[in-house]
This record gives sequence, structure tokens and C-alpha cells, in this order.
Amino acid sequence: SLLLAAGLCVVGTTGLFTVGSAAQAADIGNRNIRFGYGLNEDSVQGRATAFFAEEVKKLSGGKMKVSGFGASTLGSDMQMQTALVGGVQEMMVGSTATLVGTVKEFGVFDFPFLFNNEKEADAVLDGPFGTKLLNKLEDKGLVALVYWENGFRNLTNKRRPVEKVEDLSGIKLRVMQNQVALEVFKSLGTNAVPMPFSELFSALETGVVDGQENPVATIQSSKFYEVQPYLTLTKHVYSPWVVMASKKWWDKLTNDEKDVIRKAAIASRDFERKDNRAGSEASMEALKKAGMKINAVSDAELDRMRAKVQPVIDHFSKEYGEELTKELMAEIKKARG
Ligand code: TF8
Repeated sequence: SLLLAAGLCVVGTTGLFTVGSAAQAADIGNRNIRFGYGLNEDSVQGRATAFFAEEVKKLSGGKMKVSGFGASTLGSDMQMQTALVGGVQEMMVGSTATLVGTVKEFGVFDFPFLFNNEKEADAVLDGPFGTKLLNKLEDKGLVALVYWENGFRNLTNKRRPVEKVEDLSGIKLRVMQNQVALEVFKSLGTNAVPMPFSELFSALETGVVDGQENPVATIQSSKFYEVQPYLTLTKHVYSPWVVMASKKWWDKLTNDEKDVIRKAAIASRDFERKDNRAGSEASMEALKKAGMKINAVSDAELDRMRAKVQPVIDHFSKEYGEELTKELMAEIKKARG
């Protein structure tokens, strides 16, 4: 065992990453990190936050401790963003949709039918386009680290199965809090109501709204099946999440501490996307079992929806600058190969 210890020691000092020794040599102090998220603990966000916490612990030799706070217990996305900017909360994950008030260009990710599949989304988000948008947050007091996947959104409601665009007419639909989402769902004929996610379950339960849209994983983990009989598989938009740190806090970290957070964030991204993708089939099964009536929408009807929302996309493309949308489209084309 003496030999073994010596061996480990050699590995440690030659720079190969052995946890204890590398972390000890590095400039890492004791840090408590509050990490907030909106979904329940038993959700993709909860699992990925636990994974991130474990990675940070490993990479810091146990010195940096991440505590996860789920179910919006630290506030809605926007409240958490404010807390990060003010330096009174260290980290969070939240929707790009709620960042549009801070960096308006994030609104492009609320354009319906932008990505055809996850591969395209990964390439664009992790590539120069996605990175450029993340970097815009730094001036606003937020250090954005990686994108996690929320995923392709589908529609639930308590009124009727949605088979064609006309079926959306007059449905009181909760939408995420930005202009793009609002105008998109108005153009589809719904009575769109912007609302933070933290208020959504009770709004569905009490009938303040008839429906909402989110990926199947969230429909399951947030128990929307308890109050929503109809699920329509529209995959109308792909939503990313962003893992962020408070810049006020970040600026006080040593380079080695920043390195730990960055590495753990990248590992958590890969874990979360895998987990989300592996789980969506099971979520569908669970929703069926829970009694939801699930229907798909024909391609012809999806095309009609596309046509209805196109003027909204055109409008906001102009607002963000045609350059930006051109760049985005070029990146998507590249990803399509
Ligand atoms: C929404 C989003 C949320 C997530 C979560 C709170 O509908 O999809 O589910 O952003 O982080 O508001």
C-alpha cells in the first residue's frame, strides 16, 4: 500500500488529474454555492443539478459545495436573474425565453420550427452563434456557462384535442414571458397569457388558463397530466436552458475555482442532454398511463401553423437585425450538412 500511495502521488504531480492531490495543489477555497431552478427536484433539472454538485465536489476536493434549490423556491427565473445580478445568489438554470428582457436576441430561440432535431440545436447552441449570445450576458452581470436542453415543446389543454390550427381558437394559453412567445400564440388564434412558470400549475388547476406548452418531460415532472386531459404533439419550438453564475460572485473566484465550475458545467450539460433524451419516451408512456389523450398533428396542419407564425418571425428578425438571423440560418444550414 505504500507503493500504491507513491504511485498515486507520482500521477498527481505529473498533472494527470487525480482528484485529491490536484485540488489540494490548486488555489481552491471553501465555497457555498446556491443553485436555483424552476422545476421539481424529481425532474431533468433536479437530476442535472445533483450531477453538477457532485462534479464540483469531486473537482474541488470537497471544498466547493453546491446546494440545489428546485421548484422555484429561490424565485421565478426572472427573480433569480435579479438575485444573481445583485450578487445575493450564486447560480441558476433558466429558460432563454426569460432572458429576452436582458439580451433581446435570445428571442430567436422562441421562433417556432427553427430546429428540426436536437443535433441541429446542439451544433448551433454550442457553436459560435450560441456562444455569442451567452457572452452578451456578461455586461448585464450574468456569467453564462453552458446550455442545457429544455427541449421540443408540445401543447396541453383541457378544452379539446388540437388537430388543426382552428382548434386553438380562443384557448386561454399560458405562454412564457416574452413578446415573441406572446405574438406567436396570438397569431395561432389563442388567447395568450404570459405568466411565470412558478404560477402555472395553480393557474391550470383553478382555470385561470386552459392550457400551456412544454416538453413532455416537464409535463410529467410538473404533474400537468393531473389537470390537463389533452396532449398534442406539435414540437413547435425547441427551448434551451442557460446555466448562469452571478458576475459579482464570479469575479471573486480564483482561476482554479472558475475552472472547476466551467468543467463541471460542461459535464453537466452532456449528462443533462443525454438524460432528457433518454427519458422522453418513458415520459410519453407515463402520460398515457395517467390518462392523457395524446394526438399528433399532420404535416399539412403543421405547415398551416408555420404559415401563420411566419409574419411574427419576420417581424422579430427585423427587430434583431437581419444580420443576426442570417448568421443563425447559416449555422443551421451548416449543421444540416
Ligand atoms: C416555461 C419553461 C420552464 C423552464 C423551467 C422553469 O414554460 O419551459 O419550464 O424554463 O426552468 O416557463
